[in-house]
Amino acid sequence: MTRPHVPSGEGRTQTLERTETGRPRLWRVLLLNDDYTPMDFVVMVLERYFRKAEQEAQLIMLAVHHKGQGVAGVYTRDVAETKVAQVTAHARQEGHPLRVVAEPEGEG
Ligand code: TYC
Repeated sequence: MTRPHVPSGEGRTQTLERTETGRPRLWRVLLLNDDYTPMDFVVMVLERYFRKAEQEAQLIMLAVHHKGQGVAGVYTRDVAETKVAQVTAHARQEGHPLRVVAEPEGEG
């Protein structure tokens, strides 16, 4: 847990005391299905941004298409949020409504 350490005496500065193991929580990047984004674009996204081989990219894309959502990759929070921003920007630039979100592992 992280909790504020309130210093005794006059000082008003607070420091954070860490008692964690130091292993960061991981975040899932999810692709959400829609009716308009081309299948080929989703496969390209999985290859380029999530480093999937073509066959695995096809399988993930089809799973999202049929089930509504699927995991593109698992990363630390900052990497996951960067991928969400990059993929969303690329999709909008091409005029596709593709939705990509990040959520901490242990949810959903
Ligand atoms: N459902 C889309 C289609 O039929 C394909 C698609 C797959 C879109 C995955 C988004 O995350 C997605 N063209």
